[in-house]
Amino acid sequence: KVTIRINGKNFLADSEETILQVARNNNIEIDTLCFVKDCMGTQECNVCRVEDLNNNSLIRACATKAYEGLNINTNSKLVQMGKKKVITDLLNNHNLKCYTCKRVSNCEFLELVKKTEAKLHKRKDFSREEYQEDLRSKSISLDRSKCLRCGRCVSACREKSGTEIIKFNDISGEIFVGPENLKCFDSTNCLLCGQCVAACPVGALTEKSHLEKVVDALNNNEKHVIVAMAPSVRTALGEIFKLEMGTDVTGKIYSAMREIGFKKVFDVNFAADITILEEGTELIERIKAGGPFPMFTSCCPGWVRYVENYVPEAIPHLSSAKSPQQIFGAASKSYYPFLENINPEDVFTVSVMPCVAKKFESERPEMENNNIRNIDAVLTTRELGELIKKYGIKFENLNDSEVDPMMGTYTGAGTIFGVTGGVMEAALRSVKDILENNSLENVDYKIVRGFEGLKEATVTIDGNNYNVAVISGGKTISKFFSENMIKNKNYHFVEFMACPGGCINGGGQPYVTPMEKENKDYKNLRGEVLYSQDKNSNLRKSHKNQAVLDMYENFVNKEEHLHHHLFHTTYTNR
Ligand code: HC1
Ligand code: SF4
Ligand code: SF4
Repeated sequence: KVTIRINGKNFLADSEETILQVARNNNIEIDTLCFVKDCMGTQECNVCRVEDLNNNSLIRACATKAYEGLNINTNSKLVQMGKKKVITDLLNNHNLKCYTCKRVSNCEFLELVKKTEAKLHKRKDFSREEYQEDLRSKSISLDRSKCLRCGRCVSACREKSGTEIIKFNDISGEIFVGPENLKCFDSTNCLLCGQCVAACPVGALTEKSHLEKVVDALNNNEKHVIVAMAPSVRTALGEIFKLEMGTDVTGKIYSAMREIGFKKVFDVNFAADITILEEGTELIERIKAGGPFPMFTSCCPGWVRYVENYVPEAIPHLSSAKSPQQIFGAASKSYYPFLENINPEDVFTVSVMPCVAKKFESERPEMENNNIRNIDAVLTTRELGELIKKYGIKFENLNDSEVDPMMGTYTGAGTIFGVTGGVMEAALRSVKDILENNSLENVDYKIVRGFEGLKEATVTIDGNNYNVAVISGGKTISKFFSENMIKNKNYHFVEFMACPGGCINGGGQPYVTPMEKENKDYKNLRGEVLYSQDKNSNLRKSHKNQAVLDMYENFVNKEEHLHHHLFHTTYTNR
């Protein structure tokens, strides 16, 4: 341990810790643009420089380790002047168009511009082709004229997705971030998980917007516009409206959706319960037939892209069940028109997702039935926040309301899909009951909960042992294949999610600031909301969802193979 002095106070520190870590541990804020917990950027943005009072010089807080006698000031005149110069340089290279920027209310750079009172001196010429906004991807937009070259996306992609798709590219002497040769994300091996988007401090990397499509549909009297949100939206949207992290805003979201004018407010959790029935049946068939094992979940489109792009030989392991988003979409264009006696072509289905890959998934050519798209538009949690603001709704003051039950009723099992391990737990609850012909009281599988990248368990079903695993984060997915766990481990069923921690930490969720990442256990706070909804729910098993059972009885089971036609899909070997 060493003693260092920060702003006149002594602190005990580990000599392995950087000045920045010591400061953050003690709640002293040091501005930085490139450094975020778990994904260090370039370590070269120079914003975090502090004054070394022993030498009257500026040193980088993120790159200097603590040592005995170090005496620094984080806000001296020298620090302020140095920071202003750095921000001015960045400002001269930044295409300042805050009035149309999605990040205007939470831009880390704009905060620093205000704080340092930096002024734009000479606007850069942004006419080069590389500076035109890249809107080719179905999931991710990239405006390089706003990029600060801080490297947070590069590092997030490496550390979280494990793919190293996004890089610094030197093109005729200038540095541009993006996939190699600035290819479209979709035509690379990118997972489209959006962890790079979540790491960007400015509006350079954002989701591909579907807001306009949704507003146009809402304004079109001929369209019957309906909406449903994913499990993990309800645990995070409140953050945009300054509610405590970990506030359950399910009822407020339903109210906001009605005020916006959606004809019906449904829930993707309803479809998560259907996924369990379809995927569970597939697992039961494999169990009865003695394989092939392991079976893989298929509800995360980032994970599905991983399999298709990197390990196509593993495609047969994927469950053929569509994701809850797509199952919901398929039901919205078949069962729902049947119930309402309307033309399926008049229905416009919007899903709200914590995810940017879901946009790509909704546009996959196979995601339609009878030439009608399953899902018409996908909003991220952040975009729903924007939409609520656009309609002038005071979200924090809304009362709770209820979901429209026919395609909205859900069980606790459907809710926990949004956190790593949830799909596995939901599946085990139903598969065990069905195979043992029982209604078991103990439904908690705590062994598959928690945020480690790889979790393993052995469960006994009808007298036999089955090995299951739960994997989240692209980096752990790569490890699974590089260590050949598909063969070396005797797994029967494996859940995969591309984002570390699952959808609660998806690339479309509200931004978490670097300081919050340091001080709040945000994944846990978000996950707890889902687990407590599940715990307090009187129905905790997907196969007990009466609205789902009604759908099968009155519609799906009336036609042979209809469930397969609507709710299953195939994958591509690219
Ligand atoms: Fe997910 Fe899923 S849990 S994939 O993370 O299976 O996006 O929340 O909606 O489809 O249900 C996402 C979340 C989501 C699907 C479900
Ligand atoms: Fe990397 Fe994911 Fe971003 Fe693709 S979407 S560049 S895999 S972080
Ligand atoms: Fe999307 Fe969830 Fe998969 Fe992340 S884990 S890519 S949020 S579906």
